[in-house]
Amino acid sequence: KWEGVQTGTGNGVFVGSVTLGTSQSGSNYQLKDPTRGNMYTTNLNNGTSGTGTLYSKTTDSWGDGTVSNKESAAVDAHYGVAATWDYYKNTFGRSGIRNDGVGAYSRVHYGSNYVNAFWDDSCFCMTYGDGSGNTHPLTELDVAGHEMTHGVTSNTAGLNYSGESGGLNESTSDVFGTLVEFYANLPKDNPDYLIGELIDINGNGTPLRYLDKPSKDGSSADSWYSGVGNLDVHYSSGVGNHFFYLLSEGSGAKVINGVSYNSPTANSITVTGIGRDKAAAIWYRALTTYWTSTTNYASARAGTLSAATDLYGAGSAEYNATATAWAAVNVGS
Ligand code: ASN
Ligand code: ZN
Ligand code: CA
Repeated sequence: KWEGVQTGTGNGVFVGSVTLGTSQSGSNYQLKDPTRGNMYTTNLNNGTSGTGTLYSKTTDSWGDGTVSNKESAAVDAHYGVAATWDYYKNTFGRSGIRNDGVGAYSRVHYGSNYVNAFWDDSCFCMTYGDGSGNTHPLTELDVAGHEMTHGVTSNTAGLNYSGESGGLNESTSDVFGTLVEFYANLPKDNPDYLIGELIDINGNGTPLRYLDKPSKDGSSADSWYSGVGNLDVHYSSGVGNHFFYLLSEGSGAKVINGVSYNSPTANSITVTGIGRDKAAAIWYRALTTYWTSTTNYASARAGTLSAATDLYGAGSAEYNATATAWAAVNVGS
């Protein structure tokens, strides 16, 4: 598993035992990480406004893995920002959400029975509810990567959060949330192409979303059709999520880290994957170089093809796979 240069120790609800970037202030330790833009984690203690109270105590050991210990969810959130920071830094050389070296902060224990998590540009922070019965915190690693990536999207392409650009915005968050999970490779959070597989948001153990076959959630689109932009952005994202899975792993049945996938395609197309790292590089370059606030799926395709040309050459295997994966979700050709 991945560990950065850190000092504290933590036991999160979902991350398990990890090391954490912390600070010392007088006789107190704080969940504040000077190695990652001074990002920090606060306790809203069931409130719904304000910055919250910085986690601070006299030992540098945090949480015990139980939900009832209010530090455990904070460990998840703090680790989530660290892993996402390191993923972007070590993969793309990006220093924080704005690439300016400044860390975003996290607030945990928002409200009561709040079954969501969200990014907010105005506070440059992300927030987590405690879920149903206040016993199912939303602090899973792919959710942290998802929310922080909303900040990255906001400060790069700026994809409008409605219509097809909104679906592409949501998909960008699911894709990089997943990539952060693979990067961290935690023993307690087996990397997969599912979103929210540990938070039991549906109450029956199923994940929130599926990248290999988005329609498995009952609402998301597997491929593009005229009008897909009228869906909620968390469902029109299916087109982008499915494209990313196909470009990475290819179509058909596959077992990855013990999880079975079976990715269908539109138009009877067979896709051979180019691997997660190359697919990520193409998506990131499109997001930061070619996509704009109004990019729809057709123009997303054009942007990724330009990115693939820049990175691997026109007519390269990677370029051709990108075109094929879009065709397999019924975009362009
Ligand atoms: N968790 C949701 C998201 O990040 C919150 C929202 O719908 N704004 O998309
Ligand atoms: Zn989102
Ligand atoms: Ca996952």
